[in-house]
Amino acid sequence: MNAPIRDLHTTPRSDWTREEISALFAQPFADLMFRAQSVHRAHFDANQVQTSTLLSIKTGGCPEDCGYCSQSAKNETGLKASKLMEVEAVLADARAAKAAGASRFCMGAAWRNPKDKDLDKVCEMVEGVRALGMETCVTLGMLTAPQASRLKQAGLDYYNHNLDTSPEYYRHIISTRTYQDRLDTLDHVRGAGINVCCGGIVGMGESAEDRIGLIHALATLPAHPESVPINALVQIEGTPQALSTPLDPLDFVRTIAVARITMPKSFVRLSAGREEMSDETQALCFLAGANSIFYGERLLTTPNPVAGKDRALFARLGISLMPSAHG
Ligand code: SAM
Ligand code: DTB
Ligand code: SF4
Repeated sequence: MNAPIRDLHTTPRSDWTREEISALFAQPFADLMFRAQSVHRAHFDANQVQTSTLLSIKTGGCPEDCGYCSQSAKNETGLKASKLMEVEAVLADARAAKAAGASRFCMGAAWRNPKDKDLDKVCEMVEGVRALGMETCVTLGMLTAPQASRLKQAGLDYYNHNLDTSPEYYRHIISTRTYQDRLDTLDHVRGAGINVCCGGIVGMGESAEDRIGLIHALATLPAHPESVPINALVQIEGTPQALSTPLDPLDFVRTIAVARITMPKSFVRLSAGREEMSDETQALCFLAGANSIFYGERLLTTPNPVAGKDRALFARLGISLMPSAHG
């Protein structure tokens, strides 16, 4: 017998309970996928995927101790640290990303928080990328409200700042900034009128309850993030997370489906971890309601499938690239 789909909440709501989210995760796979597809199709063209290209504009030497990250100065990963890139070099990369079909350009810096002087340069980058007709995103660590306003004035479309995991598991992953610090930055970004990009990482040895907790934390924010990146941990030698047991791919797909159902109008991004993922698992993620990817051969410091490989997969699946909102 097929379970009837009751209460197909296609209108976003921020009062999801842990019990409701837990019940979604526990559904038979086919029921969960059907519901996720139904919600997805209520708001999106199910055959279109948004593409963001990442660039690390300031790499390594970060004072934070995130247990998964190649860029923390506390982790001996052999990564070479470098200074903030020059604006022209960043714009050259953005032009190449646009030519390859990316609609958004995301610039990441390994900072705890940006200094005001650095922000001047980042604002120039944002203005330059925006002038190319691309959507802009940056991820620079914690932000004050005035810093968020400056980025907004420069034309920033999205700010990425992840909750990373559940409030309960968080202390096992990071000790140098609190969950509340993250929520405060998200408030400043939202307050400045910038779109919020906020998600997390799975496969860090967390329990199923922690994946429920992460989705619950995201889906009960005062407003849903416009973009929700779900990263599969990229294991990096020299980090405390290097040896965690990889997540069952079907549990990854379930996480995407539950994100889609609980945040019906948000873009759900199938984020880090695609290099290690089969085409079939990725196809299931798109069926589960993922409609965004990182596109281009690098994430920040690790490899991602080359653009041609993704275009070939999209052709096999009949997926087209979403144009830039500023195109
Ligand atoms: N330093 C800034 C910060 O953490 O706020 C911005 C850059 S940071 C690298 C952005 C996000 O990338 C992290 O919050 C985390 O969710 C994700 N990330 C970093 N390393 C990862 C890894 N090895 N696997 C999966 N996701 C990762
Ligand atoms: C996000 O959620 N994932 C991206 C982006 N936001 C900045 C970063 C993934 C990083 C993967 C590991 C690396 O390349 O260093
Ligand atoms: Fe620094 Fe960001 Fe890496 Fe944490 S995730 S160590 S804040 S670059």
